[in-house]
Amino acid sequence: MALLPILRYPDARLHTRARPVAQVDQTIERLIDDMIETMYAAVGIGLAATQVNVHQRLIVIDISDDHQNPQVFINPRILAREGSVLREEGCLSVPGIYECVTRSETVVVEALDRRGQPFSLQATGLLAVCIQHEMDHLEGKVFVEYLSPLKQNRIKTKMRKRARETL
Ligand code: GNR
Ligand code: NI
Repeated sequence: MALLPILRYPDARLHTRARPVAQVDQTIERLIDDMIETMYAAVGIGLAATQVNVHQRLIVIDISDDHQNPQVFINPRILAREGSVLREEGCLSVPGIYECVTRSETVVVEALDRRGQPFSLQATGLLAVCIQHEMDHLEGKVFVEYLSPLKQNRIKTKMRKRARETL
């Protein structure tokens, strides 16, 4: 297994739209394991392939406290949404920034699991928020893009300054 570098906002590659995974093979399985390891090491509850510069429709999520329940979604699709919630979000690609975003409260998602088998689930609460956040990454969208242009610019400036300082 390997730790993968996570792209940092503002990086144009975070705005790439991911393509469907054509085949769930060994290469994808290895990527899944590396993404799960990377997510745990970065202390995140989710990671989209986009964030590790792989532009395929694959996300991993683990909202458990003990890293015992990694969930894999390949080619995820939202079949239904209901309700709306405002919640503070963070992102491993925008470290140190926490802002409130409105999301659907409940989503029904269909995807393939790590063996390539289709499944669907209804999610609510943090899992629902996380699924939507990760699926946005696959569309090339970072959560800060829901904020005002003024806030986005402030965050960009802050992130560029920090990148300069940590070179
Ligand atoms: O670790 C993460 N925490 C989080 C908190 C609230 C809403 C969404 C998230 S996802 C984020 C990890 C990440 O950046 N995934 O893309
Ligand atoms: Ni994110």
